[in-house]
Formats: sequence, C-alpha cells, structure tokens
Amino acid sequence: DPYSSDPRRHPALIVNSEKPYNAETPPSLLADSFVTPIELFFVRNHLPVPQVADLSKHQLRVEVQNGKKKGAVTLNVDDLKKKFKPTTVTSAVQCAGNRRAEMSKFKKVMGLSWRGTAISNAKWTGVRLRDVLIAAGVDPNDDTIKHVHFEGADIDPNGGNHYGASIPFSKAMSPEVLIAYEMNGEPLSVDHGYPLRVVVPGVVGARQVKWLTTIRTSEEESPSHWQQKDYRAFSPAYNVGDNVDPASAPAIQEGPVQSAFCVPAPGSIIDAKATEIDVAGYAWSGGGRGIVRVEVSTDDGATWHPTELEQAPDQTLDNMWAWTLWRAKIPLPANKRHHELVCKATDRSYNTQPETPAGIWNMRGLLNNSWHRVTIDVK
Ligand code: MTE
Ligand code: MO
Repeated sequence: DPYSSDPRRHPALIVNSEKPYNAETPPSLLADSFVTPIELFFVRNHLPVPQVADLSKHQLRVEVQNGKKKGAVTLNVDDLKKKFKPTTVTSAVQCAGNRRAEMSKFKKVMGLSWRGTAISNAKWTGVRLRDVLIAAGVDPNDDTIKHVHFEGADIDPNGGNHYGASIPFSKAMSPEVLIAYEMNGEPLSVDHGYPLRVVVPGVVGARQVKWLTTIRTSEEESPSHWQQKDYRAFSPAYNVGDNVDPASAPAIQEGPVQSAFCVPAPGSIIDAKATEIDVAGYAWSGGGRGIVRVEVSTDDGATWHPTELEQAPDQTLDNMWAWTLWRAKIPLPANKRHHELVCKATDRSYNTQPETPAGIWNMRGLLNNSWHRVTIDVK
C-alpha cells in the first residue's frame, strides 16, 4: 500500500477521501482563528505522501536558462536558509475545487465533493523564489522565459509521474512568492510539503507545489497532467462526458472573489424568540485583490447587512494575500419557520460573486464562487 506511510491526521478534519488523503477543516473551527492551526489546515493530496526522511539529504534542483545558456544548481534546505534572506507572508491557500458540492447540486460535476472549507490561511516563512532564480543565473529581464515549473517528490504509483505545476515568469519574480520551509513558525508539516513547498500568494492551491524537488524556467507551461488537463474551468456549454479540448480554457492561476459562511452551520436550530443571529465566515480574492466588504442577506438578496472585517494588518488592499474573516449580528425577519442566509463579498476591483452557479457551471466543478447560502430552522 503506497499510502501506508502517510502521516497521522487530526480527527476533527472532515475527510473526503482517505487514499489519497483529502480533508477539509470543520467550518466552526475555521472562523475561530485568523491563522489556521497547522493540524487543522485543509489537506489536498493527489498522490501518496512522499518519504522525505532526512532533511539534510533533501535536494532542490534549480534548472535555469539565461538567453540560450542553460545551467543548474542544487541546494539543500540549509543552503537556502544560509544564502538567502528569510521572508514571511500570510497567505490563504484555496483549492480551485472548493465549494464543488454546491455546484454539483445545481448540476452534476466531476471531482472530489468539497464543501465550503477547502481553504485555510497560514503564515509562511521561506526565501523569495525571485532571489533563488537570480542567484541561479536568471536575468529578470529575460523575455525568453515565460513560465517557471515546479515538481514535487510525490509520485503516481501507477503512472510514475510526479505532481507538477507552473506559474507565469512575471508572477515567479514577484516578491511575495516563496520557497517556504515554515508555516506558522514551525517546520512545514508532512502533509503540507515538508521540507519545502512553493507558496504563490493570490493563486489557486494547485500551483503551490509541496515536497518541492525541482524548479525549472521554460518557454512553455508545465507538461504536468494537472497543468495541461485538469484545473481548467471549461465553458458551461460542455457537459460531463463531453470530449472537450483542454486548450479551450487556460490553466487556472488567480481565483475569483469568494466568500462563505462558517457560522451558523447549515441546519442549525434557533429559538423562535430570537431576533438576531451571529454570522461569521471567510472571504478572499485572487491576485492580491483585497476584500472591501462582505454583506449578508436574509431575503435572498433584496436587502443586505454589512459585516465587520478582520484583515492582515501588514497587507494593503492591493497586496492582500491573506483571507479576510468577517462577522456580524444580523436581524432576523419575524414569523418564519426557516431562514435562508446569503453572503457575498466584493473585492478591490469591485468584482463581486455571481448569484447562482448557472453562468459559471463547468464540468469539473471548479471555481464555484456563487453566493453562499445556509438554511437554519426555527423551533
Ligand atoms: N503539491 C504536490 N506535490 N502534490 C499535490 O497533490 N496538491 C495541490 C497543491 N500542491 C498537491 C501539491 C493542490 S490541488 C492544492 S489545493 C494544495 O496543494 C493544497 O495544499 P495543502 O494540502 O497544504 O492545503
Ligand atoms: Mo486543489
């Protein structure tokens, strides 16, 4: 069993699949802390967790081009720590498949049935990818380099391929992109990429390669299955089972504006005399676009209530890599047996969430950012 050496996990995690291990954070715990505790951080593994036993033996190979000249350097974790300046960035990781279950309820899609908490927020420490690329010989102005590839140590027991992904060169050279060795001040945990992972703030989880072994500059995107075939949101014109040309949709990088409730839990029961309810949740947008507001409605969007936002104190609306937590006490309409609460966020570009999945539906169930709804009962 290639999964027999997988690490132990926190029993509170909501498991979606055991082999490979995929689990999300219980919503009520997620909204409790701005920085998600390591053991409660959601886990998305496509393959068995690789064995990276000895830290001193883990090698990172950096293959670069400079014009037509090719070169490579090999660094271990100590080299990274000694040769480059450490940097810390608070950044949320969201799986592009977060909230797929709701999209599938609208109309069936393929993929793991994530509810609303395939997202977490951590304080990542490492070295800038930019510094490592430059030290390896990359000219920041080299316009023959278009993409930077990453490869993980995890390997498909059937096909023999490693997990891999790429990001555009311009993003790779941005100062927020890290080769991280710590999360929340501790060494990365095994599930989150020990000893090294790429952290690409503002971009979907799929590009933030864990158990990093190789970095490579290129004129092309990564040849990896997950870059070429998966993690593309196709047109709603294509249904499950259709033969769709992967080239008809680009590989997802930045995600759209998102928000969801963590509190109340769906199906909660409140007292008939209650006139208000506590609500809380998260919001995030891709590309570092800060959240400017989150609103909640109890009448399907006819009227809206503001919420209070908690944001990273060291980040601005134009560089907001961390998520936003939001909370409020919302007045409840009287004489109802059920309430349906709705939330939506607006980002720094004034993008907001679509009301339903109808226009964004795609066969893979990716990037569902429709208004999040939670129903509660009155007793
Ligand atoms: N990196 C490797 N090596 N293998 C993987 O399966 N999954 C990706 C990404 N990096 C993956 C990976 C996906 S799809 C997501 S959403 C994030 O890791 C999840 O990060 P987490 O498990 O630390 O929450
Ligand atoms: Mo993902």
